[in-house]
Amino acid sequence: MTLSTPTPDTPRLKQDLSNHHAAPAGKTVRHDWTRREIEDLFALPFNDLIFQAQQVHRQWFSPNEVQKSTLLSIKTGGCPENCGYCSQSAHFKTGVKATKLMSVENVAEEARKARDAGASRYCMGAAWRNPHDRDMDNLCAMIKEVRALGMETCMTLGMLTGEQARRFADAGLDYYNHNIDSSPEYYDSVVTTRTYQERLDTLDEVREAGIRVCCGGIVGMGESRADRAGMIHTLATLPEHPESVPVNLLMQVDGTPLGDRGDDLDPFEFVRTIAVSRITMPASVVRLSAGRSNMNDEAQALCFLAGANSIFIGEKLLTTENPEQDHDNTLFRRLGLEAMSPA
Ligand code: SAM
Ligand code: DTB
Ligand code: SF4
Repeated sequence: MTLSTPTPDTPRLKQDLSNHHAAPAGKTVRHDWTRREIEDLFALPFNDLIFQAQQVHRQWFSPNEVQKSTLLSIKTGGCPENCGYCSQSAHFKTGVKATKLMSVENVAEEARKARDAGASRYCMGAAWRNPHDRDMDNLCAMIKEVRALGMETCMTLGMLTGEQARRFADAGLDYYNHNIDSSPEYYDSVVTTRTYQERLDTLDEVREAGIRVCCGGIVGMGESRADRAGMIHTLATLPEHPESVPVNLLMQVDGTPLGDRGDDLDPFEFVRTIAVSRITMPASVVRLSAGRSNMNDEAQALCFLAGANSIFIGEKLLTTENPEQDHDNTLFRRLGLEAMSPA
């Protein structure tokens, strides 16, 4: 059995607050989860699952703190990949207009607004299969500008080579987001222009360069519960768990193969996916990511109870909508939640 303790730079673990870097007494991070164990967690009575998730959450994190990130699309649309959920793929007619890469100045200006609205991490996304070398200088300059504003930085730009990852690390990039999206079996029915293994290879390069990993997936794409368990199994058996695990609820975009699916996921199944992520990856920040604008406050509160401790704030994700800032502020007040500061 492979056991490990969290690294000292794992963000805002409960033990970090008291300057201890060991796992909480008697608690370990497991990397040897079987798919059967994960499926068994999904099958627990709802109350038992949420109770277990909340217990784990309290052992590792401060229970009322939620990390806030803001997203910016620094290059929108026209993407050569065919991810079946995505508004930005050039393969589908979605009405999203392709743009050029934003200037460093404009990115810094938007980042300042996000910081003033309470974001502690700024996540910059581009609709690329991978970054071109000609853009690397500007991308590194964006990282430096955002860091100078006192925020953590995250980028999501598609596949990376080892050299690109090292350049981003040198520029000070804190996190790189690259999702596995679904189980190995279901993945091929959603994307065919990039393999599951290629995604795992990029995650290896990011890890190798010393950048923290943000990796999760999407639920509500018509996958089975076994696929949701398979996705979590891939993440929870990585040699190191992603420090950040975004769980996205599909935003159905007209014109994409997964638009207008007509059979929405049961919200309790979404909450279960959060709870199982929390239990299997106890030291990771689990993000209630895309899809909040289609959830009521009660469902979001259940996600926090199940161990979600990060969200995107700001009225837009990349191309789709997110709850209004005032609404989120009110929700935080009603639930007594506080913003987590950078690690
Ligand atoms: N092009 C880069 C890539 O795919 O790696 C970065 C941007 S891409 C939009 C980042 C992630 O957002 C995807 O991997 C996917 O998990 C998520 N995503 C994209 N469209 C979505 C949608 N309609 N609903 C939910 N999540 C979505
Ligand atoms: C992630 O897992 N979710 C974010 C972020 N990583 C880049 C993206 C959500 C995108 C939702 C669809 C859109 O706005 O286009
Ligand atoms: Fe391109 Fe990323 Fe959208 Fe896939 S998810 S089509 S790679 S922007």
